[in-house]
Amino acid sequence: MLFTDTINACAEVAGILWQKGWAERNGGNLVVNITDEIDDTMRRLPPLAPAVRLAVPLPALTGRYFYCKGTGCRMRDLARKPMDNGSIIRIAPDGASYEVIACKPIMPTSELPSHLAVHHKLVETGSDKKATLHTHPTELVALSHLPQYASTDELSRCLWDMIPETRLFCPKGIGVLPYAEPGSEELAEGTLRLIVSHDAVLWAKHGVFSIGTDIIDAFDTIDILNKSAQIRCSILVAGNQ
Ligand code: 2HA
Ligand code: ZN
Repeated sequence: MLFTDTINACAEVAGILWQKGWAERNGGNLVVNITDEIDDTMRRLPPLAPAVRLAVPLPALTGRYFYCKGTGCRMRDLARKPMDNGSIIRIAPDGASYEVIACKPIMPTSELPSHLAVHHKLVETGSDKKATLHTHPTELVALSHLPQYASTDELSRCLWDMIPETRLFCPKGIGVLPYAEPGSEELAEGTLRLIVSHDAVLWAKHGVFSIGTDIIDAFDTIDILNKSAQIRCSILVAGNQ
């Protein structure tokens, strides 16, 4: 994929998330591995801000580049101006810190620990998946408040039973992670543990995290899972079990 296509796709998905009501205020974030898409001019760019240490070193990401939504930035603004509401970071040669190199000194999303932990695993395992996405899909979050859907098995089975697409496109189901503090290493560790064997991870009472070959692919997974959740909620509202 070309760098401009990747950025346009991020802007497109950000607009859809806002339209769907899944991205209130600065809710949600996205990170795309763009290492294969950038040219030598970009590689030579100096840092725009002091290097930031990573809580956990990520040696497999040494010298990799990522486009990240900016912390505190709105998806609806990123949809119109992706380089004013996100930035490009480079992981240092020792894999223990990162620098923002373009286009503005915008610091990356508060959920960077979860995104980078998953990207580390994807690179380590030679995966073709380049994008990670976190958003707040209303009905999936609603179901996570119900005790009967607090487990991975119960929730995945429920979602598969709603429409055939869910089993077809999300055969590994959705892993359910109990509530953890947003932006925490605990959330990152749990996400990493579950994403390797599921299509997406539900952060209970918060949102969903998914991976994809590109950001559209990562969005489609959450869109299908939430369609099932919408149908389940409609059934519950109609007074049926
Ligand atoms: O970036 O959604 O989980 C804002 C959030 C934190
Ligand atoms: Zn969130």
